[in-house]
Amino acid sequence: MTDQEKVIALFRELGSFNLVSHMQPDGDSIGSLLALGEALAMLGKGVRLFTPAPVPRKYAFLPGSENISAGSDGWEEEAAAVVVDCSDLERTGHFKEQIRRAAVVINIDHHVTNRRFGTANLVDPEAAATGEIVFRLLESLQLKPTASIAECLYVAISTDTGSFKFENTTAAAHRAAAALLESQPLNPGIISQRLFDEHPLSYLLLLKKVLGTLELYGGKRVAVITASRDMLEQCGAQPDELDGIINYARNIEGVEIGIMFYIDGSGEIKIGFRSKNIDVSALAGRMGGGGHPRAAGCRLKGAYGPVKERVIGAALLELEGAPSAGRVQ
Ligand SMILES: [Mn+2]
Repeated sequence: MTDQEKVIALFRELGSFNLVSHMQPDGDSIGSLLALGEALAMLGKGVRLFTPAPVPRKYAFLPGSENISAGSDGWEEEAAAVVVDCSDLERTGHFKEQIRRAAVVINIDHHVTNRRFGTANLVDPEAAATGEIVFRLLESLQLKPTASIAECLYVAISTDTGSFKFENTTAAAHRAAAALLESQPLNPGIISQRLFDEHPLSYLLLLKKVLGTLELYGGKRVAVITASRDMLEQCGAQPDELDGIINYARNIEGVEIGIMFYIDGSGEIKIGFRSKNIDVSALAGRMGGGGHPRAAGCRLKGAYGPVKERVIGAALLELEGAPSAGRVQ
């Protein structure tokens, strides 16, 4: 029996499911949760939907998102737990203990680091999104996507591929998206405007302030921007609105490393690194942090001035060693 067959057998056999996705809910976790929940309901199953934090405003347009609960009310102790888009149980936050108590745990995910914590594990690191795995499950269950399922899965796949731009964008991801577009009259233009183009005014005001701090070093190969909690307050922005602003620094033509300092008032300064070719995880690692080769970070104690000087110094050293050692094709 394949992993997918095991999961399908459990879906057919059991009557009731608590579905959970991860902290800091994103388009893939919410879209997969809603689509799978609706599919199980179509099979006549009892379904309850949970995320460890409320659904962000950006995803509130997804049909059924109002039925997702951030608290444990409604959790059915006798039901099987279905964990979606989580590499380990820590990612389920305060639902962790309830999931551990469940007799059956079904783990559906695409992270290469997945710990296979379930009774049944359907883990495919080749899948661009968990939504792609859910799409295949529905095909095997011979369930035709409804309009809401098609929209949720399209959002899941398009967010995890960065609107079909990231390296994980495969032919299979495109095929799943194409099948969803064929199955129902979706409007990809409206969906991508909502997901990628539209922002709250607070974000634009914050972006303007943060980009106002732009400085260039090392022959314009290192771009540095700085944000602070004061700036967030002045703009009425939430900390998650800082996500992605660092990419503006990295994306400048000729720049190799983008750095963002965030002074959050905790006494520690958060530092993010983004690069085009250089391994910034090594750079962050030398300062007690870590991450991926092109996206990493660390936190340093101290005043902004000396911390900034140290970090920029380290980045310039990394850059000097780059042509032979650090550059990856
Ligand atoms: Mn995902």
